[in-house]
Amino acid sequence: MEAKVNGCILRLVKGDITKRKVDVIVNAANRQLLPGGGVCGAIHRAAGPELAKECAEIGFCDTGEAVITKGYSLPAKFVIHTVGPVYSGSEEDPKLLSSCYGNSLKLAVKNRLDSIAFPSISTGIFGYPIEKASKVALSTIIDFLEKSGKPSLVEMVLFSKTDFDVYKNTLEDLLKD
Ligand code: AR6
Repeated sequence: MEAKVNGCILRLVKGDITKRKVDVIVNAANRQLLPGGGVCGAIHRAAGPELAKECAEIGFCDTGEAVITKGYSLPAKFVIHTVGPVYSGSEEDPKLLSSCYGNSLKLAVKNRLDSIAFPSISTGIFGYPIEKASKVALSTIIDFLEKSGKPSLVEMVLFSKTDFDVYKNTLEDLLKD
């Protein structure tokens, strides 16, 4: 599914983010920037051991912030590592999750990267309910595109059909407003 926002494409894809041929993919990282499980483990496996070395040199990324590395053996040229909140039910959760998307988009534009793919940050090991997370993710991306008119392609890559359907329903609702 695809929507046009301020001349940019916002696309929902069901699949594996490590296979996306975009300028930059986003990693749902941890604050120590260590190769973990989930999508983070998959990205590190596909990129090769040099990714963990560059992450170790950076050393730390706070929740809601984002850092950039090269993509090594990935089809994507770069990886932006952002750390989502561990879901707690507090009012900080959506603010921090929104910062992950906003700061990653800012960093992509700053580095002149014009296509970016996100996973569904925080909705695996970090326990963020996916319906709530999909509203934060998509509304933050739409706001950013409306304000900046770039990057020209933003993908949300969902790993399961169920996750894809949640994002699809949320996007359809947001586009009605
Ligand atoms: N492509 C796209 N999405 C994927 C892939 C993939 N290859 N693999 C998993 N997902 P998670 P979090 C989905 O747990 O909740 C790590 O250990 C998955 O189905 O990867 O932010 C980090 O190092 C889910 O919907 O990230 C951190 O310690 C989504 O990606 C912690 O887990 C995010 O799930 C981060 O937890």
